[in-house]
Amino acid sequence: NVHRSVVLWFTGLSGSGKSTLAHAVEDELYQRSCRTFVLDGDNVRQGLCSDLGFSVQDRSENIRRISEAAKLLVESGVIAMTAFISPFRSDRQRARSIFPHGDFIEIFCEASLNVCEQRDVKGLYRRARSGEVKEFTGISSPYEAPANPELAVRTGELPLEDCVAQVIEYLRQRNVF
Ligand code: GGZ
Repeated sequence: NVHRSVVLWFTGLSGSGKSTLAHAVEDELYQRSCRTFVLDGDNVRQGLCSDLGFSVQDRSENIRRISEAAKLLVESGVIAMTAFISPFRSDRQRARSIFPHGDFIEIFCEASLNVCEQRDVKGLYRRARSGEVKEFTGISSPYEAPANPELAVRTGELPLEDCVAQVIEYLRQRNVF
């Protein structure tokens, strides 16, 4: 194997760029002959977690299932990347706890609520403000920012290529590849 298998756990607000960053990192890792897989809302909330909504309990269960799926991917030898809000510290902590020490790399996609709300790619912030969408993270449901992430990337301010470079540099330092 040309690389270690680890999980890159991206966390951040809706619209902070988690999925975009994960896929861009995946492209870079592919160039370096790494095998990767990205779990995100597109391939998980439609299937494995299609019975779950956005209550505190459902989000916890969502994160629990995703962490177990990521663990299987890691055991199969790939670099697993997860791109979910994962707003609760306790859920991220529980996810971390099922991986061998050092294999869980928490990456905080740091973008202010203001920036995410300005972008509002899917119009969800507007619908959350009007009350049409309930329990929306950052508006009517909490986001607990990581206190000690392995890496914090200022996705709200930096160009994507700088964010990608920061992640790649971190992985190189940690001898992931
Ligand atoms: C937060 C919501 C909600 C509510 C729908 N709160 O920008 P998006 O659209 O593509 O990303 C958001 C996604 C969040 O799902 P996660 O599985 O990442 O959440 S969690 O980790 O908390 O379980 C958003 C959309 O789903 N979405 N309703 N109420 N995001």
